[in-house]
Amino acid sequence: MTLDDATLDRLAEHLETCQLQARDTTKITDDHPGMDWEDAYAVQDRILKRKLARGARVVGLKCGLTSHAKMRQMGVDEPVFGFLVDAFALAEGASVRCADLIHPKVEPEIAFVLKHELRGPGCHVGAVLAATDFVLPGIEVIDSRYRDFKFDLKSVIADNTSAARFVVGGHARPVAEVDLRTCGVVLEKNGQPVALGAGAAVLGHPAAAVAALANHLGRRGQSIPAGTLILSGGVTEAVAVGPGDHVSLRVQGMGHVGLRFV
Ligand code: OOG
Ligand code: MG
Repeated sequence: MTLDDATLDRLAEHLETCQLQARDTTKITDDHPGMDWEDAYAVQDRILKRKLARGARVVGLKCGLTSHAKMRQMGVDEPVFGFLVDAFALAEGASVRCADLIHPKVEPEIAFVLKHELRGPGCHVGAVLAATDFVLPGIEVIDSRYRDFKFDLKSVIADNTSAARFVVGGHARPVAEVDLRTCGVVLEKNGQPVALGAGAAVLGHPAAAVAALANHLGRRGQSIPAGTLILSGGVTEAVAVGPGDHVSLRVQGMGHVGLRFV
């Protein structure tokens, strides 16, 4: 840790206010070039604390920057982790108000729901599959609070990994019934396929992203409780959306889920 409590609180307040007011900002590492990973997650934790104090509930966790497409797009080389609260959750087919967001993008993801707790270190794909109740398609709407979506890893971690909205839906499948590596993912925008991939794009197997999350939390003395919903990270690059757009995600064997942007 390099930042003091007052600075961590101020950064959390600043980034959360940008989120709530849909205003962008410069990277926090511009002003705090020496901040470390712990500082970055400490800012994220304080954003969560602010939300919990106002009555928010955690409804899931997310992995980000878990595919090479995403790492390349954002110019970084390591996964990041964040939280999802009830205010981010959308119903299938819901309308997303772009006025509440800065510069939204959508990502095709595979969501996991656990039936057993996962605790790192040492968590691996096999442990994740054994602990998974079912998997289903999810669209994450990301909205970096940083100007032009330009950030480094510490800044994006502090900003709760650009989390803004998400929807899961389609057809939930027991994890033993699908090959998550070869399962095809097609993201359509206004009826046109705009991003295509297969599950293996996410760290070789999307369950590896969930294992990385368990190991990350294990280093901090935490686990992933049974029942948790986890977004395993964008399979492809994120796609920009605006008012009037409709997006639909199809995942092989798991149906589709969609959102409208107004
Ligand atoms: C960071 C969040 C990335 C994913 O699925 O890769 C993410 C960003 O690209 O703004 O959620
Ligand atoms: Mg994502």
